Amino acid sequence: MPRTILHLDMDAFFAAVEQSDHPEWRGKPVVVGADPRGGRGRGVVSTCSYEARRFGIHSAMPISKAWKLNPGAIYVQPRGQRYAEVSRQVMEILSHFSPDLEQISIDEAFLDITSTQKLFGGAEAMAKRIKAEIRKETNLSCSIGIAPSKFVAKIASDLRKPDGLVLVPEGEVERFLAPLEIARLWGCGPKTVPLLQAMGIFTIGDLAACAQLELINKFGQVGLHFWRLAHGLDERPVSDDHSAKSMSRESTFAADTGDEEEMRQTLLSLCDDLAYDMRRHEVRGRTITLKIRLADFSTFTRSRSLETATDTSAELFHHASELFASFNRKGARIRLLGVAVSQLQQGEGQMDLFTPEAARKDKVDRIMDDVRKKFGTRAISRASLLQNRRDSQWIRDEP
Ligand code: TTP
Ligand code: MG
Repeated sequence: MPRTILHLDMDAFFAAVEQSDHPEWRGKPVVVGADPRGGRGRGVVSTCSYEARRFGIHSAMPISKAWKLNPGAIYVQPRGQRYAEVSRQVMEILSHFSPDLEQISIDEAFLDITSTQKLFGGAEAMAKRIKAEIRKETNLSCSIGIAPSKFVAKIASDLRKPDGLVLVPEGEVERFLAPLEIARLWGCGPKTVPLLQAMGIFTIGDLAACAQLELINKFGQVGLHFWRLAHGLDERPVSDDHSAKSMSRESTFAADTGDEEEMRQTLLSLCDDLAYDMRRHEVRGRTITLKIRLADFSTFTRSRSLETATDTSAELFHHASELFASFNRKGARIRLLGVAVSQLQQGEGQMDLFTPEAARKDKVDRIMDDVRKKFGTRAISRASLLQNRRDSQWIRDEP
């Protein structure tokens, strides 16, 4: 049976929340991200309003470059908790339209509306109503794509941003995909694009016209995956399984560093904060990923998976440190460190409190949580961090 999948993505999310909370900023270029420090700031742009995008500013751009493009914009530091609150409001609204809801990031979600659309007068009428309710409740706009699969719905929501609504009916999928660039295919990154282009494949239509066998010969299973997507074939269900999601923390050093102790303390602080986030959300993670960005902006990740999921700072730090030690930076200075956990599991079910060591580590974390809840997240740090907090100032990229 054909499915109807809706994908929703908020427009310029963090910046739009700022403009909604500060009406005097509406219609103006607003940049959310690291402190620009008059053009000498480090760290990156989280996002910016569409007015700022006209100056060429975009997510992940160094904040110093954004400043060069428009020093007159309104620069704001992120307020993670406020965005999480608005995100919850949006997800709550969505949950009234179908029980099959899958949130995939702070500002986007899939909704399987196959069986519920008729209750709202069809998919388009439902989408308009969702947009109206979100605008009424949060004062924000969003873009929606509706299609028979997740892959196509996500592309559709992105096509007419901001405030877009794009419907791709069952019989139109291949025609809709054909003119789009291959870079829009999931898994088709900067390394794969040139390989496909060398085969004369530039659009999704070119790819769809290619023989399945040729793609398999060239790329193996991935080739088959591309061929299927190019024909709009994507059967993945909308599910609230958290295993595909991840949580992360990263931090850009105030000055590129080669100081082992500074790196170790930053890593510990990131693990502390990340583990705290995980416990607040009552999730544990099995895969730990370390992200390292060198001074020349080259970026590397190293991962490992554990037997049992964890949410303790000590365990995250242990593995992150080992991953860090195994990375050969060939003497290069480091610009940014990040730690992420994925393969998340909800609930406290698998807690390993049977060994005295595990119980002790867990207790330290929980005492720290209590203090943070009462006095704020910066109130407590492990003793080895205090030195760092006093001496060096480093910028934290939120959330
Ligand atoms: P996006 O949905 O990718 O971007 P956006 O909502 O700001 O803009 P668009 O209208 O194009 O959807 O990301 C959602 C939020 O996630 C964004 O508001 C800020 C945050 N974010 C970062 O902090 N860093 C990033 O590199 C990106 C891409 C997003
Ligand atoms: Mg968005």
